[in-house]
Amino acid sequence: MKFVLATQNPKKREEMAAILSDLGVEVVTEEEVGVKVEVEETGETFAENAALKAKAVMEATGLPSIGDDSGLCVDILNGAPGIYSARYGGEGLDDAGRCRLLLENLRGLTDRRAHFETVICCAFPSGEWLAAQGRCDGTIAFAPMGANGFGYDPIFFITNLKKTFAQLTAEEKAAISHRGNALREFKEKLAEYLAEHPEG
Ligand code: ITT
Repeated sequence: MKFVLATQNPKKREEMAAILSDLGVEVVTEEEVGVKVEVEETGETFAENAALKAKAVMEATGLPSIGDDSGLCVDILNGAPGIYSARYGGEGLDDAGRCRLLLENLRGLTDRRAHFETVICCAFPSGEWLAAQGRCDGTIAFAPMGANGFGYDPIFFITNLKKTFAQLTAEEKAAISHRGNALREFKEKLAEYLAEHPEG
């Protein structure tokens, strides 16, 4: 069965295709099926935004479509930046600028607990849905460390590994990350769905 991943990011497609390959599913990007759907992320939760993306792409393509939404939630900031993680501090900031801003907003605070969260949603043309969620707990470091990954990885510290996400290899990160956990749950649910719907 062919699934469209609601993203412009080819790296996300590769990651998902690799994990789902042994289910015999094909994951293609919007570009590969000739659509570019602008989805306004107006939801108030990761789940709502993931569902909005999946539904919009499913309606544009007529194919089962997968949307995801992720972000970093800091306890003492009441869950910020949360669903606004990609645009924390406004359009002018890059990843390093957003990390600096977050460190600045936590300056002098010792409670640095935080988690990353991902929700993956799949919308089928039949009206059926699948959803999976993943989380990874950690703390916000006092300074950036490491050069791998993207986004807030240099300041997201995993206590028992004594490393930030940016100090892990891609494989080490995927084994514990919010996205890895969500993808593994999604894969289980998709395998069950495919067993129940052998005709697609
Ligand atoms: P698309 O919606 O186009 O797929 P995006 O960048 O918005 O891409 P996400 O919804 O997955 O992707 O993540 C939103 C933001 O949360 C992202 O821009 C990062 O700032 C942050 N983020 C999510 N996952 C992350 C991770 O594994 N490491 C570091 N930062 C992450």
